[in-house]
Amino acid sequence: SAEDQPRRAAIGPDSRGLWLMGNDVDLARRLAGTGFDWLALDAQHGAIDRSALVDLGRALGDVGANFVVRVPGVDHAWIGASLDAGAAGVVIPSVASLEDARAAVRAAFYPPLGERSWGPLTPMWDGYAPDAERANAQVQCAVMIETAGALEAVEEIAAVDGVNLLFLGPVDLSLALGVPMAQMLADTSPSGPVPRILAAARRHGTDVAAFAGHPDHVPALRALGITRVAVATDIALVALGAEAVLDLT
Ligand code: 3PY
Ligand code: MG
Repeated sequence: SAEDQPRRAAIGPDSRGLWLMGNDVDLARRLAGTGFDWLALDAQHGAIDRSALVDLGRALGDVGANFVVRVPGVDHAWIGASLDAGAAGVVIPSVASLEDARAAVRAAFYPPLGERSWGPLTPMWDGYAPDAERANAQVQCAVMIETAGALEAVEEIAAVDGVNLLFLGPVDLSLALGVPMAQMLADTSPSGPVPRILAAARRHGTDVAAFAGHPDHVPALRALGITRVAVATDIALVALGAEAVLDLT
C-alpha cells in the first residue's frame, strides 16, 4: 500500500546526483547502482522523449532508484507526465518570472495547491499510487534559477508555496549575466548572484541545489555552501572512464 512505501528523499542535503542525458535503460539501471544519491533525467537537452521517460521511470523504480526529471520548460503536460512516470520531483528550467514559478507549482501539485491532473501511470501499475494529499506532500518542485528574470525575482520565487527547492543552472545563468562561469562562482560577496539565491532560499525555509556537470566544478559550488550537487553527467562519466582506461593501459 502507499503507507508501506518509503518516502523518497529526492534531492536531499549533502547529496551527489548524476545527470542523465541519454535514454538507455540498461545504462541508467547500471548507473543507478553505483552509489549516486539521485539521478536527474534530462528531458530539456537530453535524448529523453515521453516514451523513454516512461521506460526509464519504470526501470529506475524497479531498482529503487531515486530520480527526478528536468523537464523541457515550464510545461504543464511534461511536469505532470514526469511525476506520473514515478519521478520524486521535477527540475523546471528557463523560469523567467514569478508567474513562471507559479505555473510550475500549478503543474506539479494536485488541488488545492495546484492543478495537476490525476493519472499516476507507473505508480498505478505498481499498485501503490499515493493519494493526492500524500503525493502533494512528497513532490519536490525545484525551480531553476538560470535567467536574469529569475534572479531578479528570486525572493518572490522562493516565497511561492510549493517551490520547495531552488536549482542553480550555472551555465545559463553565467551566459545570461555575461560573466564567465568560474568568475560567477567565485563571487562570494552577499550581492553576488549565488549568495543572493542562497539567502533567498534560506529566508523562505528552503535550500539550493546546483548542476556541476563535471567534477571539476564541484568544489566552487560546495565553497559557496551548496551541498546538493549534480556532480557529473553520463557524458562526463564516459569521458572520464575512457581517459582512466587509456591512462592505465
Ligand atoms: C545550466 O547550468 O544552465 C543547466 O541548466 C544545467 O544543466
Ligand atoms: Mg540551463
